[in-house]
Amino acid sequence: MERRQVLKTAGLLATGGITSLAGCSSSGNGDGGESATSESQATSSSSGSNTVMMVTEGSNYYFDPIGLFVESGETVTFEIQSGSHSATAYKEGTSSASVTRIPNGAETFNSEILSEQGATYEHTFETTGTYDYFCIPHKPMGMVGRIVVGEPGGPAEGRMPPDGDVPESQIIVDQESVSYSEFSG
Ligand SMILES: [Cu+2]
Repeated sequence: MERRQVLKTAGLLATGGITSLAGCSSSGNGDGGESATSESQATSSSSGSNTVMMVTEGSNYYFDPIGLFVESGETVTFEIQSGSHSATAYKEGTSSASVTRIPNGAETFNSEILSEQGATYEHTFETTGTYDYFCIPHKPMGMVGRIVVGEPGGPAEGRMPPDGDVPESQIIVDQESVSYSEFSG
């Protein structure tokens, strides 16, 4: 019960923009007090509902869920499950993006390449619409994902990303989360 509470608190903290993972691996779990919540951050972040895992599995490279719905103002955490990946918006001028597939006026995002298991990157989505994004090293292998904020819209609608397929936005809205295994069949 106490553990549950700690995890819940950590989840709330995760939406507040904690970025320092360095050095908080295994200390301070003794008293279960407030000081323990930040220490447990590194291992409990995948319990958040708005978390997208970045995965290498054999010769498959993917985001999971590959489709996610959030409301405006919500934060999404991208987390390394295995391998080295990035979460990078399709926005011309952002890294190797060749096209823009986020809403007009929306803030771009780019985690750069993360390599450590459990490493996270957070982005808060304010502007309503459809956001497609990719992984810098695995874009040629089709590692792409989609997030719908509030309701579908913007230049991502109407055709698939140039490097791979993502779920249709309406399916993402209806299901709120579309797993990679479900999508890839
Ligand atoms: Cu990747």
